[in-house]
Amino acid sequence: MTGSDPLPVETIELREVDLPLVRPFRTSFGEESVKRAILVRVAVAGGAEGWGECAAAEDPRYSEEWLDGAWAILRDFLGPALIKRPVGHPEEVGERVQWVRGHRMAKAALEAAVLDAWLRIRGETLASFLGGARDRVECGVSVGIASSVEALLEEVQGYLAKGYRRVKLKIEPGRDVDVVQHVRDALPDTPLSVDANAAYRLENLSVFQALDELGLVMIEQPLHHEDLADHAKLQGQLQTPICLDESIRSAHDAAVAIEMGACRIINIKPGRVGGVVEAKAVHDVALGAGVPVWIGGMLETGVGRAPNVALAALPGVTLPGDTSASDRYFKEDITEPFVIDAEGTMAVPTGPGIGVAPDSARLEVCTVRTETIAKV
Ligand code: NPQ
Ligand code: MG
Repeated sequence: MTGSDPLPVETIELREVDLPLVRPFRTSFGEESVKRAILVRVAVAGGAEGWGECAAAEDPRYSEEWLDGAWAILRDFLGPALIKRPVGHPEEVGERVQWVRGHRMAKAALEAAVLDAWLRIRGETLASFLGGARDRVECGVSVGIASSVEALLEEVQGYLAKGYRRVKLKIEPGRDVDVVQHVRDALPDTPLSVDANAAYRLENLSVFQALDELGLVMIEQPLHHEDLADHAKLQGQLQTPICLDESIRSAHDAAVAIEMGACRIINIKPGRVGGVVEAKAVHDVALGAGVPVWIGGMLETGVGRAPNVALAALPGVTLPGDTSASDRYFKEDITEPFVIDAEGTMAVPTGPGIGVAPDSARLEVCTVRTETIAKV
């Protein structure tokens, strides 16, 4: 089979892998100590395979998607729709499943797997397919809510020693201004940001006015995920740029949010917008409007981290991402690990497709269930 033939997907394998986190990750919506992920493997006639990871977490807190729901929609609707007939081009994956409302993280996993197989056959990297402009990307780190300011500072210092170029502190009502002020006093020159994961309302203006004095690079998703209007009102009263995460589900959302003045920075996550193709479209909208973007993270294993790093190579990505090294989250990843260098950068994979693949022995250890969707 050559790169221009349609891609006949023969089987789709769903696999849940569970990886212990090196330390629990706490946000305004909860705490995780194990990363549970769905991996999607597509097997193509002729022997090629491709891998994708679904970003949906165990519970529907970050978004309405959750792991068991994603498993069911992949098994019962998305998988069968894809396998029914070959796709002529990876962009057709999104079109093929467009009739399914929502479920963007599940769609993104399937698209990534098909793209991986497609690009492996063509011998092309995902970064090149997307239009990547650099071979290394800048890494930031997202730090969970800590038990004490001392513990937080110690954790932050550890990441800075490893080279991370931007530190994002998770905040929640009651653990915000004081904590961030403390870190700012200790680290006057470190690029710092905060992420509220939608935990505040416009009535909490005074919190944001206080944070506005701390020289933050951005304030991420302060308000409700469905409230662009209030974000625009808040942005109008702050010097610090607001970055939207949960609120941006598509390139159209990005265009509307920018037009409304609801944000000045966008966090792009392929899962949240339905795949890397839509993620690139969000990037293009922002680049056209002069809005800086960066690539977020969902505690992905190497399979999901790879597309994030490929996206981070795009020309409009001008801020360090939550594209951290594998060892930020896992003692042992499921692929070869992503590593940070002393300058705080990470190599964009150079192998075809997503550029990494799960190690079979690691898969054996981490897999807790599998299910196969075959052509009927
Ligand atoms: C964010 N991620 O930017 C998210 C949210 C997040 C790296 O800060 C399990 C799986 C727990 C995914 C917790 C970072 C999670 C998760 C938080 C994603 O808002
Ligand atoms: Mg966020």
